[in-house]
Amino acid sequence: MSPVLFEAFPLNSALTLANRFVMAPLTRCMAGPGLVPTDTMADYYARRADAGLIISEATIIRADAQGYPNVPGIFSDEQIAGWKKVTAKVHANGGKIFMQLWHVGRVAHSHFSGLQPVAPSAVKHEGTLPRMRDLSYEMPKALTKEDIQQLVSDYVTAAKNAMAAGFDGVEIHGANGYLIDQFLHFDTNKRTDEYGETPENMSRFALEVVDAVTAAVGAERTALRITPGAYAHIEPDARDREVFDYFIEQLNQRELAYLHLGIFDDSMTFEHLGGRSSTYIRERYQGTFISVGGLTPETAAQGITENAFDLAAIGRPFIANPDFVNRVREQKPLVEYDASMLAELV
Ligand code: FNR
Ligand code: 8K6
Repeated sequence: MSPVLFEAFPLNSALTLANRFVMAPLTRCMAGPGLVPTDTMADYYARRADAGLIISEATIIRADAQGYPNVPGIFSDEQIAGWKKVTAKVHANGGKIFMQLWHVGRVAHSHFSGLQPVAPSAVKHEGTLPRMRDLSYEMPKALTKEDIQQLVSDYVTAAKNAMAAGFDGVEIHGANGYLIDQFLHFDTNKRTDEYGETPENMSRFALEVVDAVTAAVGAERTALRITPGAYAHIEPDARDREVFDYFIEQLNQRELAYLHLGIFDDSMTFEHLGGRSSTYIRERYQGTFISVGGLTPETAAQGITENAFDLAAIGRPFIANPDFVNRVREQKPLVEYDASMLAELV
């Protein structure tokens, strides 16, 4: 296997990664009562510490952020204490770990929190919750400007809590059709105030969160995941292109730890992006770029060698192979991922 995969990579003056493999954030729905991370979760992450960087499963910043059962949170003392065990075990095994900060916006459900979901606009997502077919998505409340400022402040508190729990940094989840992404696409953002209608306005909430979190924990420990080509929970709109052109240009003026693509399969092409999402981002973003979506060790090595991306995030193969990095290094065969593996944390 190409030695480039095993070269150290300096993210910035604060952080150097041991290799080019990143464990992608993977929701596992296995948190304990109170959405507290368990000892089993700590062992699961510790087994994967030889990734250059682990990104935690998406972790909710407050109660109304929840759209899936048993996802962990980062807004109570018990949750912080649970995460401390995770970061301690990952660090003891020589790994590095960022927390992914999550609010699902309109794909939340009152079933979990008793609270009405919130979103940029009162536009309901059609359909039922995954694996909970008796629950249909609800009409979200359109956020007021005061609600938006509260949310920015809740992202900051969550980021500070993550640092208190021992994380090496935070990745703001701006991808996959969740709250921040809902502001960035015309399908879900129908606002007519300074958070809607134009690329500058539609980027405002995302940039406010990025800037506030950066001010709290430092740019070198703040990262972002984005989905320029809507593929989950949002319908694409050709006008989204201008929003992301503007948004990425603004991100170039901030020195984030990295920018991470959110997608399941990067061989998907989007007409309005002129091709693949990863190519679209790489052509515009000047900082460290993590690609993802169906990568194999071979395509990861090729992409890095050809300068298509800097780091390769690996999702499902990391579920199937806790020792993914070692297997690749030692050229051992990889176990193939199967959805039945989601039933337990191995
Ligand atoms: C995901 N993915 C995901 N993405 C994210 O940003 N936060 C998350 O919590 C999750 N959770 C999650 C759970 C499961 C079971 C899967 C399969 C995927 C998406 C993931 O990070 C990645 O982008 C995709 O899995 C594509 O990469 P692979 O699996 O092809 O390497
Ligand atoms: C009572 C049901 C218990 C089991 C629930 C399992 C739900 C699994 C959800 C996996 C979630 C993955 C989310 C990833 C992002 C999606 C983008 C399409």
